[in-house]
Amino acid sequence: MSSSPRVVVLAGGVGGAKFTLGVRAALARRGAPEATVVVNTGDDLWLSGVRLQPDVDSIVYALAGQNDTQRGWGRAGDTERVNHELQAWGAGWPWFTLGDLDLGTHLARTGWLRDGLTPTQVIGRMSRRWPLGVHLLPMTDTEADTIVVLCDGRRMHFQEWWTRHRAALQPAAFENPGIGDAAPAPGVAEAIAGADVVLLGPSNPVVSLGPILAVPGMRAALASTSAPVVGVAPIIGGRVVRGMADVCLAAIGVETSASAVAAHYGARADGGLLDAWLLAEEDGALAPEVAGRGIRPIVTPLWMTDAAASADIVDAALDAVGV
Ligand code: FO1
Repeated sequence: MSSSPRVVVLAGGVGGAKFTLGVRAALARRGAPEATVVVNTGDDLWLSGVRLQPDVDSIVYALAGQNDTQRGWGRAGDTERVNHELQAWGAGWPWFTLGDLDLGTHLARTGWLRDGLTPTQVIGRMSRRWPLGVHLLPMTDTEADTIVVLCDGRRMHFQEWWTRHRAALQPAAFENPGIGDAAPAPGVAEAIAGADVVLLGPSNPVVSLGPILAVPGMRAALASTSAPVVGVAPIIGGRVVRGMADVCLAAIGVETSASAVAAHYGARADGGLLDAWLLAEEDGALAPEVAGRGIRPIVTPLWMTDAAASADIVDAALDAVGV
């Protein structure tokens, strides 16, 4: 057992932020080095001339203690004066809220990108203002925004499908144009190679972890690391914990069950990703099924009610693989 494990986390936004708070707390308890957190950038978009990175911002705001805990996204105590003005101009999306403080982030980011900084360097700048207690990296520096292909053939940005239509339009597929030419952001593959454990957070397997895993080189990095790869089920008691992940799973033919999601990631021994899989106590009966798929099941409470509960989940994962 190492008291100072080098931990890499793959994470989406809102759930990823809750999980990352737990990672930071669990590693602080052990006196371990900061984790490297690789965040999905498939949710990113250009809107009203600014670059938004919703999942990056959800994690940054949560770790900085600046997040709106009620909504799960955006800044605490934000106002919407600029948003009203944008709407009066007919700019942006009427169903999409850009808070005033949040817009400050988007303007700063867009300015830095226009100055030639990469997304990795922009996140580095953000971490100077708010030391995050983790090393946050985007999955890639290449733009690869998620597009939803609907069953009726229409295509729309993921954020329109998610926030305007609340995932109610039947999706046929999710695509990330440009991802074929992408590479993991600088430091990502190196962190995975040097890790003692890699954690797949309880994020949406399709539109959060899906784009991360679709970056060329990412799966190879995970396959070749000597670190165990441990996933956390985003399903508790047969239901998605948050968001509309069940609609996304159905679109790719995966049942909303913790065992089916484990099968979707696959056993590392069979060319998949997972060595071990954290299952909620409510899904303990699925443990033999998961084990039968060649993945070690670990049954533990999975509700991330606060940072301490999330840290307990991380402890369970680290303890199970002896790091
Ligand atoms: N989610 C909404 O449901 N409605 C919004 O108007 C909205 C605005 C928004 C602005 C900035 C940002 O970073 C996130 C925002 N979100 C909003 C959350 C976001 O759409 C999704 O929850 C995530 O991308 C999914 O992880």
